[in-house]
Amino acid sequence: METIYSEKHRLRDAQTELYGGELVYPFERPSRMDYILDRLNTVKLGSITAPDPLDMVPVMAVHDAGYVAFLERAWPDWVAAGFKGEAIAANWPARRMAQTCPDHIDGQLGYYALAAETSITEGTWAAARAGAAVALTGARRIQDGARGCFALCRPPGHHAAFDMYGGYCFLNNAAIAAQNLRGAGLARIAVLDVDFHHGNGTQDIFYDRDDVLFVSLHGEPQQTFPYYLGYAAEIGIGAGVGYTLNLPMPPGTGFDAWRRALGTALDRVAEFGPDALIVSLGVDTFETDPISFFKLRSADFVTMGADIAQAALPTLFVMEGGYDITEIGVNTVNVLEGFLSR
Ligand code: Q9C
Ligand code: ZN
Repeated sequence: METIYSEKHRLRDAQTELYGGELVYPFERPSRMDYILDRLNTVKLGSITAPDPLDMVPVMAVHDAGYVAFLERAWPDWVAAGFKGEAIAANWPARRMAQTCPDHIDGQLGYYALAAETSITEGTWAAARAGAAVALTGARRIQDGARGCFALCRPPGHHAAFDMYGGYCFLNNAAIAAQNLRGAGLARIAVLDVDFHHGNGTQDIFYDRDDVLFVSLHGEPQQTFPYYLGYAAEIGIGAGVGYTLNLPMPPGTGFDAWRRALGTALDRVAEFGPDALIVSLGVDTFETDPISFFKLRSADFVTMGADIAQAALPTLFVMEGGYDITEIGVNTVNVLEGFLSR
């Protein structure tokens, strides 16, 4: 299987994440990619290719123009305002306040942030663009007839909504890829999100649409990020009713229960009858992930990949989370090898 990858992800190297009242070195860090690349090379999964230049058309089709302009300007505006640290949102348009974007960068950060843990830094916009280019190039491989492709995106994307960043995400790589497949004439696309966290951004972007099915397996949002989305009662709106399926699971969930939920998810995908499948591939479901509470073991990721292959669909894997960094390579590549084994 071919991997698409850009070294430009290294431009995203924030030094601070707001975590438990402290500023820590972020869980979502550049070295994550090194462990994955290492494992791809060890098992000789296939060639690793740089992406084509970014096409902004599918980006602008899933994100708000004001939001994209904000991402581009946030760091220079923050520096120009005289701030010394990384750009962190510290104020929000909370309940009964004006839902308008102010002129000052400090106010704009809160307007466009869905959480405060994610700092904006000098290279963040360039890295986010490169991540989207990786996903788009992967989508083109599927459009050109590949059975599978791995878009090794960083920063991740599934928490990035139509007009919000957070959860380490800025541009929604999987949604951009799905949109491009639609633009290329594929009628129906399914997004299967197996990251530990609910893919609130992807859900948000496609919530009112019946051409992109969104199915997510994740930690019960009463107990974990993103807390305010990902409940089972969320099923879509308008034309999109029935095209969002959330399968939240409690702390301690192991692979037997998780795999049953995957079966439910794949049954819905089969019923939808898509032309392609996008897998938002986070491996933060791993038993020793430092910020998550599922109990999957490394071998389970092979089974996961094989189960996904049973859908018999052209499949684009898009990298999302995974923070037990020394095991992220084995766990991620196990999914791809499981997929290829069927
Ligand atoms: N208690 C992805 O996996 N909150 N994002 C962490 C830990 C943010 C995860 C707090 C988690 C974001 C792509
Ligand atoms: Zn995650």
